[in-house]
Amino acid sequence: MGSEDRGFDVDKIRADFPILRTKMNGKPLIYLDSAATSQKPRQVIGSIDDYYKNYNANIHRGIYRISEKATEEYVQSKEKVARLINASGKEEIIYVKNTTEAINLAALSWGYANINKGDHILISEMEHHSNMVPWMVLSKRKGAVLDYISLDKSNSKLDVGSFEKMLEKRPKIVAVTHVSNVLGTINDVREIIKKAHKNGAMVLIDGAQSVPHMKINVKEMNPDFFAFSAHKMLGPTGIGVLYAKADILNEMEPLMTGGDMIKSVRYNSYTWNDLPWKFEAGTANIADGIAFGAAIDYLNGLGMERIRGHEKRLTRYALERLSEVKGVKFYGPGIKELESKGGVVAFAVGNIHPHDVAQIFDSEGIAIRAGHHCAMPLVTQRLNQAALSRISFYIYNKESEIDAAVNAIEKVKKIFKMS
Ligand code: C6P
Repeated sequence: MGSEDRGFDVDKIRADFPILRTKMNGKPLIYLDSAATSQKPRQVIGSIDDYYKNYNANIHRGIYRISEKATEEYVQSKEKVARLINASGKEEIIYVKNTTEAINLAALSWGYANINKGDHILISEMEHHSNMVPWMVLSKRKGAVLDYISLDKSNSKLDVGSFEKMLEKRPKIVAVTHVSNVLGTINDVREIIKKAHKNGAMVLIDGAQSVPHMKINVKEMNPDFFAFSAHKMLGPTGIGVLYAKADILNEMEPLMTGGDMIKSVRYNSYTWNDLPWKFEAGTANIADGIAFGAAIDYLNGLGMERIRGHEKRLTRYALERLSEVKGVKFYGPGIKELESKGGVVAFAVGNIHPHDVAQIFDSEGIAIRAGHHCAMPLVTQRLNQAALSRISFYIYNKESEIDAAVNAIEKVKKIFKMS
């Protein structure tokens, strides 16, 4: 596998991640749950440490050196985000807590102003709760209709016919995930956006599982809103992004008001601050914002295309190995569809409960996720499973860790006397 990209030196990368030298249950940690949150390199941890030790000060306020430095670093991190996704500039990068907050901001601000009784909102059956519940709540409160793009017969991709049929209802907004956190499906969002725009709909893309793993170009993709979280892309928790085109953000009302988001206040009037600050009331999450910039530097150092290549190789290997194990069923696009599958493999081991599977993995030092993956309608209604086990990959994973996962499945089968 390594021979396909000798420059992608996983051992060198691993040396930057202190947690990968730790043990879990006495065994070397094998982390296969990066879709939940990624691990952090020393450069990101060091950036937080550096801020608090050397220039901790509030931003946009102090006329003194350390405050100016904090402001510069914070602003620079937004510029790095803008460059990473090819936005026009930092004006289009709103910092929020995570993907969930980003989608809620779009739904509560743009949605409340623009969705009315009888309007249609279109999402898909494979959405994470973060890109489902805000639209459910909005449609309930506004008397709008929430429609779903269904999955195709294979239960691994969106059904194009269903999408086109739903577009005939002229939805005001289409909100879909770029990459499914359960199936790993990479949706053809460019095509979805093109068709939605042609039908007069706005489009929000949930990029939580795509931005960390592939090159994103919002100018080419052309979404109106794009949401993602720093913590899934080597950055800290507590910081995420709502990207939107500047003209849309200029039209939108902020949800939170107070300090830092105003230009001027008089006893009986106020004016909003310029973008992006209009949407960021109160003292920002400064340390984590700055460290997000360090995470982006790290990813850029590797190259997003190479990261995708590495994960594609791991996914191929995982699907090959898992398909050799009797009684294992995996979900989402298969080995022949690697172009449309990210580094996420959800699977079932016979009828053994995924919580039991995850517990046995845990005893082997292997961290995986088991449950409905915050996509309960997809897992329980569409796939008809109470829960699923899931392995997911990132830059620091290697083939031998997939071998360990396969061995752990064999152990599960042995314990549960499954042939
Ligand atoms: N999925 C997983 O284990 P937050 O929690 O706001 O950073 O991200 C929410 C979110 C939104 N969309 C998708 C497609 C996601 O995968 C996630 C987070 C994690 O699958 C935690 S539930």
